[in-house]
Amino acid sequence: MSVQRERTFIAVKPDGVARGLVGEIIARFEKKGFVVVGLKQLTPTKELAEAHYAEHKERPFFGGLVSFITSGPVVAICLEGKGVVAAARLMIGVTNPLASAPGTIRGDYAIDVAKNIIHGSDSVESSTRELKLWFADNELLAVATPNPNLYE
Ligand code: IDP
Repeated sequence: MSVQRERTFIAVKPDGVARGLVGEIIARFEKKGFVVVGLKQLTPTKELAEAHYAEHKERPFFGGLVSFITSGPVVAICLEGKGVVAAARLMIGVTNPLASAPGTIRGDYAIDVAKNIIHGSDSVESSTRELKLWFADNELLAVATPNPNLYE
């Protein structure tokens, strides 16, 4: 089965930005061969945060999650590449950083599930929905700058 050209939504959360991990995180994805096709820093509004995490609305941690993600600047990133949605999730690790393998971003840099420094879309459908929420069309490159790892 061939892996398609894909785009995914990544966010360095306020704890990751405050800890100065933005450069390290972007470097990992770039070294892997993925290309940044959208990048901006913003403090999300409550409306954006609630829409982004809508699937968790009924969960007990929802209020805390929304206050946390709106508490400071977030770096929003759109990455492009072959199989980038699943590959970025592998590079990020699992939700609980203590269960994330060393070598993953959460496994190397985080301890607390509520402060796990980074978000990555969990499916192609989620990435489409999330990219529409976080970026205007004209904020994303229509065509990625060629990278030898991007396509054969
Ligand atoms: P994911 O970010 O690994 O995809 P999700 O299950 O979609 O994980 O949860 C979204 C975010 O909500 C997590 O990244 C984490 O910050 C937070 N979260 C998930 N479960 C808990 C919890 O049990 N307590 C506090 N925060 C949680």
